[in-house]
Amino acid sequence: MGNSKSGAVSKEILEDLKLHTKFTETEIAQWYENFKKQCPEGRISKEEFQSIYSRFFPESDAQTYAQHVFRSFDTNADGTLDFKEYIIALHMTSTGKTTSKLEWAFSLFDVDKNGYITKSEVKEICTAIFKLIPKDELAALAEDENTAEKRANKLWNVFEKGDNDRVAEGEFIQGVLDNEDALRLIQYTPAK
Ligand SMILES: [Ca+2]
Ligand SMILES: [Ca+2]
Repeated sequence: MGNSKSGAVSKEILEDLKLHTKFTETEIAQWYENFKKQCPEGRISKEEFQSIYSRFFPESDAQTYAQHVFRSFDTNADGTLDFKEYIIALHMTSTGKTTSKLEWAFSLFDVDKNGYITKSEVKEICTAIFKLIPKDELAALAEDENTAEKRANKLWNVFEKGDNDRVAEGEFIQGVLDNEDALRLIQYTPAK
């Protein structure tokens, strides 16, 4: 980050982002301008991220989920999001193909970053997802997925594993692609 003082995004990062995302040079430059405006120091801390994230969920508690999302975006695990991590995350979660979205979902569920998902990690993320869901929407959930525990069990069953087994990235992606409920269960999409 030698040129953090300059107003434009560095050539190195620009090339890298053009390679790894579908964004154009103009789009990346625009995002960078916005990013610099919101974070003049060029990095987002976990607390800032949580407070930005929470604004999108005024009726529920987004703190826990935001912490997990932050962890999954912070690929070098230094406790802050730099512009590159921010843009790659944006790409994977919004405009990315299903596979890149699922790769990201895997990293969200792999809480301890060991390359495998366990049933307790699935429970942990489902619990965080549940805090995101506003009360009136909770009441409308199907009987077999209306608690974090039930949702976690339903999702875990997709992978046809024992309670003490673990799921690798490829198995996770394939499992979600092969099961029409799974894509809905791994995320919360606001109803509106
Ligand atoms: Ca980082
Ligand atoms: Ca893990």
